[in-house]
This record gives sequence, structure tokens and C-alpha cells, in this order.
Amino acid sequence: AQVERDTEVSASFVVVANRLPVDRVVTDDGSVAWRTSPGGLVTALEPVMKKNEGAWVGWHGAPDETLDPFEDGGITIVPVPLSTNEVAEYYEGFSNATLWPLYHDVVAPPAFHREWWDAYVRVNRRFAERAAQVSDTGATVWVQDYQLQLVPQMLRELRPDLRIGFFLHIPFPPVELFQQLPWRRQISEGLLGADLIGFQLPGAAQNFLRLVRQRLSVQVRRDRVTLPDGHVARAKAYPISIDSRGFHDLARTPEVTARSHEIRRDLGSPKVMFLGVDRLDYTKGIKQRLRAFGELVAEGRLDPDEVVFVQVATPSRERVEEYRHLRDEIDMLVGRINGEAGRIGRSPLVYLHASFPREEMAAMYSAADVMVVTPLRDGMNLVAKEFVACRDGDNGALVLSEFAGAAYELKQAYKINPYDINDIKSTLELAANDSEANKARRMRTLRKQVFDNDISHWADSFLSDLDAEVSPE
Ligand code: GDG
Repeated sequence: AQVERDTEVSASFVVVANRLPVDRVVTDDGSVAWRTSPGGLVTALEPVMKKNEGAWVGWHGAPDETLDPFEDGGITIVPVPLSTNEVAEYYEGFSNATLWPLYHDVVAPPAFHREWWDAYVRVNRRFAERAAQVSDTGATVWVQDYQLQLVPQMLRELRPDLRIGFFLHIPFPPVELFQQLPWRRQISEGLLGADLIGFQLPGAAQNFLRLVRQRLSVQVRRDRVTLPDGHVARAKAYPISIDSRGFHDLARTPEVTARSHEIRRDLGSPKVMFLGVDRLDYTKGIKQRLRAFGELVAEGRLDPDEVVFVQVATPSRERVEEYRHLRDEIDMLVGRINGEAGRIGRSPLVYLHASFPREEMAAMYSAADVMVVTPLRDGMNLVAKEFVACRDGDNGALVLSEFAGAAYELKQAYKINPYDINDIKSTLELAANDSEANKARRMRTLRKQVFDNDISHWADSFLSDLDAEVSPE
């Protein structure tokens, strides 16, 4: 395979992700500008990007539009075009209605459509080709997430000189579920094109290793897979984290502190404020958590004059059928709970279907007493870590699902099984009423964990392991 190198862009460190790290905004004078999107990944990679003339290859978010590369804050932005049809088939279809539910324990039924797969292959090839064009000889390329699992192999074929890393942000399912996928062989081989395949948890890396050992003619020794052509891919866990210090400092600014007090006042200065923050997604266990809270109030175990539950559900994937349906179900559940337990001037549940600036998120995290994170399955869950980082001292309680990747590290949280409503109920009650000493003991350990293992620790461990893998031929 031959690839024509780009004459303008040649980077020695390249990130390939479905979305670019910048969003287009229209400024007050009507001109168009790009603003760095507030993601942990961008923050983590910024130093590496700047040091290495980094480039970021990704879609800019608008269909049917082709843009030239440009500079933004020391990073070369390389936009990849997608047609309206590709957004529907590759992104909303194969990525979000096939892979997403399949990789999250099939908590919703995955849809298998051959046209979606064809679009996935076509778009992955486009990303691989663009990355091949802009990478300098011997460059390091880091491919992100489930939308681009074929890129490592495609890229290796085009550019055997590159060092290729891949990180999966969502769970990797057990073989028994993964084998439903009609294109299971292509996906596993696609990933094996990388030199290092990162997962959130050791269990996910083991699921992958078990899969390739059983189903492909490869040799697996510990965490290394050797392909028939001699290429070695390593599979290992790198639990992702957040910019812990950044969140902590943001929560301590006078504006955010003042806003946090204001939030509690506006809520009627409750004794206990529960908080949930999620993309509106069926994997997050929002219904289970609201049902548990509603029952506690109905049974008089929580007093609606003393407690309030704030649930933020950020709009997400609204063109995918399953998500529209979920929104209706949650609307109904919220209405029922408030209808039954509300009084004039007071509703036990405050439901916000909206997205907020980072400052407002930090104010909510610091205002809350009990953070409620109940996913049915989650790769990591950054919200749990953000809440811990925003604490002002060892106060507050984190209720955390055993099925979130974060539970693997945040062992001192109040753990729940999200499939067991009684367990959620008794744990919410415990977290709300536990002694300050007990809460402080747990929170101290959680904070240490989150501050010792932040997002730069994550990026550094992955990249130094990738660097240590045998030099490409
Ligand atoms: C995937 C995996 C893994 C949410 N609403 C607003 C807002 N957020 C921010 C949160 C947090 C992020 O979005 C959500 O991250 P999560 O980790 O909780 O969940 P996913 O979106 O499903 O992320 C997950 C993650 O990738 C990283 O690898 O942990 O398991 O599913 O940072 O704060 N931010 C702002 N306004 C909002 O309204 N500004």
C-alpha cells in the first residue's frame, strides 16, 4: 500500500478520534472561531501535543463539509469530512446502536445492519488514510475509542513505520457477548494492528486476550499477542482519570463557591442534597436510581421536607430511537415522583435536561452531599472522580455502582448493585445518614486515589509503555 504524504502537515505525534478537540462557535461580531472543547483528553494531551508538533485528526461535527487543516493553540487540527448518510450509518448506527449496547452488556438490544457496517469500514478507512498522510516517519499515533477500531490495522498496512496505540474508553465485553457481532473477526483483527491496546480495566484486557486466543490463529503469551506476520500487540489496562487539581481549583474559586451556596439556598437549604449527573443514556441507570429515591420518599424513609435530589441529564444521541424512548420514560418517572410527593413550593426531585458550563458543574458537585452514580455498565465514569476532586475537605458521600469501571479504584465508595433496587435504597439511606467520621474516613481515601492518579498519570503511563514496545520494523 502506498500513501501520498500531506505536503503541509507532518506531525510526530498524532491523535485520531471521532471528534476534534475544538468546537466551532459564532462570536458576537458574527465571525466564526474555534473553541477548545472542555474535555479531559485534550487537557491531558496538550503538553505532549505542544512538545511534539502534534496533530489531531477527527470530525468537526458538521456533515457534508470539507475543511482544510488549521492551527489552534499549538495543535494542528485535521478535519475529516462525514456525509449526512455516514453520520447516520457509521456514527448513530454502527457506533451508537450496534457497538455501544453490545459492549455495555447488551443492556439494550444491539441492531445489526450490513449497510451500517459498510459505512463503518468506509469511514475508518478515511480516518486511517488521513492519519497516514499527516504522520511523520516513525511518528506515534494514538487512536481513540470504539468508533475507530479498524484504524490500527488499516494504518499499519499503509504505514508500517508508525508506532500505533489504541485506547478503548468503554468496556470490552466477554467473548460470550462479543461473538454475537457478525463482524467480530474484522474488529478483533483491526485492534490487533496496534502495538499497544489500552483498556479501562484489567478484566476488559483479559476479555480481549481470551477472545483472540480462542478465535484467531495468534499466539498469546501473558499480555502479548503475536500475529502470523510477527507483529506483536500488547493488551493492558490504563484506568482513565480527570484533571483532578484543575477541578479542585475550579471548585475553590470565589465565583464557584458563591454559586454553590446559592444553589443550596435556591433548593430550600435541604439537609441532604443528592446529585446525579449523566449523559441521558440507558447504560447510566438513571431510572433505577430515581425509582429507588421515589420509593424512599413514598415510604417516609426520606423526608421530602429535608432532602432533594437534583438529576442533570445532558441531552445525548437524540436521533437514536432508544435514547428518545428513554427520555420519555424518565420524563414520566420524574412527573410521577414529584406528583406523588411534591408540596406547594417544593418538589423532591429537580430534573434538568440540559447541559451546563464546567463552572456550574463544579458548583453542583461542591453543593451536593451525596453523589449518586448507578450505571448498569460503564467503562470508567468520570463524574464519580469529578465529585471527589471538587470536595472541600473529607465531607460528602459517593454512592457508586459496582458495574462502573471507577469502582475498581474507588473502593471506599458506598457500593451498590444497580440491578437491586432495595440495595440502592438502603445505600442511599446509609449515605445520607452515616456519621461524619465514617464519611470522612471513606472520602479521605477516595481523594488520595483521585489526586494521585490523575489524567496526566494516565496519558504518561500509556505513552511510555507504547514507547517501550519494540521499535517498528
Ligand atoms: C465515556 C465512557 C468513560 C456531563 N454533563 C455535562 C458535562 N458532562 C461531563 C462530565 C464528565 C463527562 O461529561 C462524562 O463522562 P463519563 O465518564 O461520566 O461518561 P461518558 O460520557 O459515557 O464517557 C466512560 C469516559 O468515556 C472516559 O473514558 O469514563 O465510561 O462511557 O466529564 O463532567 N460537562 C459539562 N456540562 C454538562 O452538562 N461541562
